[in-house]
Amino acid sequence: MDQRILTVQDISCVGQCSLTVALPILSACGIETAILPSAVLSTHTAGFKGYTFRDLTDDIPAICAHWKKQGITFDALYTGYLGSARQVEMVEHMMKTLVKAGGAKIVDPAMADNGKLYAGFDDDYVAAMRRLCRAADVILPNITEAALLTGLPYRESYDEDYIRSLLDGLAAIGARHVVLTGVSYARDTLGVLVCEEGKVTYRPHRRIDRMFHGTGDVYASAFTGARLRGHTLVEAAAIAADFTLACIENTVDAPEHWYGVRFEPMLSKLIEML
Ligand code: PXL
Repeated sequence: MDQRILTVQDISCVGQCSLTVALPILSACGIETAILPSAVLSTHTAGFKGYTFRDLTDDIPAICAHWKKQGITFDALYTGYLGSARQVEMVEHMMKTLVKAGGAKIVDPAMADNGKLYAGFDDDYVAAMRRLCRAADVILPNITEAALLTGLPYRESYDEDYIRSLLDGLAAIGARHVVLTGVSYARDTLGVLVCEEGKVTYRPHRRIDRMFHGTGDVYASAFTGARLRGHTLVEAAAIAADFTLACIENTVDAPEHWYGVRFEPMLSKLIEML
């Protein structure tokens, strides 16, 4: 049966992140994708200087009211970078009013990396995101975001006990299923950890020693697509990891391509994996 998903995240006009990766990836997965732009930026905020930022929070109530009037609902909702703490609260309301009963609610709490909040976010935003994570079926934080959500200190080097404490902390704030990204227990591997009803599965893959922007969005979009195509949490997490790694491998030899990953030539691989 046809499925229609709504994804809420920003349009960074240039920079290969958020909606400019979510829309092509979900479409490649064969899923009708409706969008609600949370903000419009000239570029993403990680590395470009002087970007413009228009917060679209005030436009959201009228958009949702129109959909409601037209009887438009969605089989799933997937959120990424949102425009303001008030907007995060609106999205929480959308989960109740616009998603069909039993529809998947997937939240990527895209707000931080490498121990730091992205430019423009503050404690109020983190608190609102914590509430949104409670309302979600699946959340996909990286370690920095998990530390912020749980209030635990961020650690660059850590062991399995630290990761366990992050998972316990996320369970304590009410997160149901967790896909924790960027977990590394050895110098040459990095992996994704899935915690499903308390059962933990860790799948490491080879680490590439270069930081890439937008890979969290590529990952969460491919995960969401694979999940909606009927894969289990663990399968979807693995497909998304293999796809993201392929995108990184396709970019690693292009130093001028510093702002994102060249995911487009890899979409056919993702389709094969589904
Ligand atoms: O990829 C996450 C992201 C999304 N949107 C905007 C960003 C970032 C990361 O920096 O700046 C606007």
